[in-house]
Amino acid sequence: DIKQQPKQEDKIDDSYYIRRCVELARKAIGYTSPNPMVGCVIVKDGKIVGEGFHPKAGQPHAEVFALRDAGDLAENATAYVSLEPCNHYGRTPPCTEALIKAKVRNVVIGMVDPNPIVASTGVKKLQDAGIEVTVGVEEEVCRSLNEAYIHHMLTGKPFVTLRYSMSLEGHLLNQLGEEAVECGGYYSKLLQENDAIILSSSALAEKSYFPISKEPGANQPLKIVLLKSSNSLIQIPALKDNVASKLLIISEKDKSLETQNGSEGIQSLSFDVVSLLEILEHCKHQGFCSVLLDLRGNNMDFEDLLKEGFEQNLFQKVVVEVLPFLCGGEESALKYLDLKVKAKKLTSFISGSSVLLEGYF
Ligand code: AOF
Ligand code: ZN
Repeated sequence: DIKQQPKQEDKIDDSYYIRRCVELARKAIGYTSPNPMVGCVIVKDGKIVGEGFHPKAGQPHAEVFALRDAGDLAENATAYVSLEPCNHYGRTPPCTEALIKAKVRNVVIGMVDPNPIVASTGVKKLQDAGIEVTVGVEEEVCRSLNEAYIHHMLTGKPFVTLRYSMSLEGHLLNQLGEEAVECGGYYSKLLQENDAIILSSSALAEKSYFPISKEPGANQPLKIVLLKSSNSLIQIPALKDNVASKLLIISEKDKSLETQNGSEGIQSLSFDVVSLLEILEHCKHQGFCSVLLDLRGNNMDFEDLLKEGFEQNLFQKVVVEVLPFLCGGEESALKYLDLKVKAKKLTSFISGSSVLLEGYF
């Protein structure tokens, strides 16, 4: 039996099993959009007898896989689900009915489904069938798992994350930390979990800049490349087909577009004036739940989009990487620095609502 059973030192309670559901759900990170990531665990007599997660929109839901896995053992068991079981016929039949049919005794739910066609009707349906239902276990963890789905479901708009790197004295930097791009690094993970990424065309010039998630079998987001007048030649590094073809070039109407290398399958769109709102509108029509605005390459390419984004509240989240360098530069009190000074053993702490960094020279 390969199912992961609790270790002796684990505190076994409802929270434990919901966290296991979240862990299972995350196996499909990047693949479920516009659906949520959901995990389900069936527990009987203190033993996990079934596990499942929702692998992809259009495929069966987490509960169906977990119930299949448990077989007859689901009878009188407790089903843990990170999201309220659905109660509607979508691309797949209602999970409430599957749970009732399998005769589970209890259902423990992480969070209610914000989808208006589900919204607590799943809970009610289970209760009406005589099943004991608990709602809101590890709710924060479950909400953060599906922050993009929740925002998209409630507003109809994609969840937008702004990301940038800066030096210790707060200057925007082009580079990323080396670990950031590696498998398991935060940047590689961000790429995998977003449906699209907006980037400057100058970020495409170098192969090392080209944003690819290094997670095994990762979802690669659509790369939306901003083409500014000054750089109308786009050089796309030679990459594997499946990566290079997911490219959309956004330009202003009168700009001629030339591309090099692997330009097949590259889509392009032009606007009178390129605006973040128009780009997000396009993403919305593609059914995207999440978009990353990545400030790499020439930061000045983003000036207008950033202004618009902040003025119109288009950003939901910010991810900032602080690199351990002091770089000087024109507007810095450290402008006399002509060498990069690197700090060692950087650590971060939360102090009230600030993040405190400590490093050593
Ligand atoms: C669940 N378990 O694993 C997921 C749920 O088109 P469908 O049939 O896939 O339905 C999509 C909706 O079902 C989705 O918007 C969300 O409300 C819910 N997702 N529900 O019980 C799951 N993925
Ligand atoms: Zn379902």
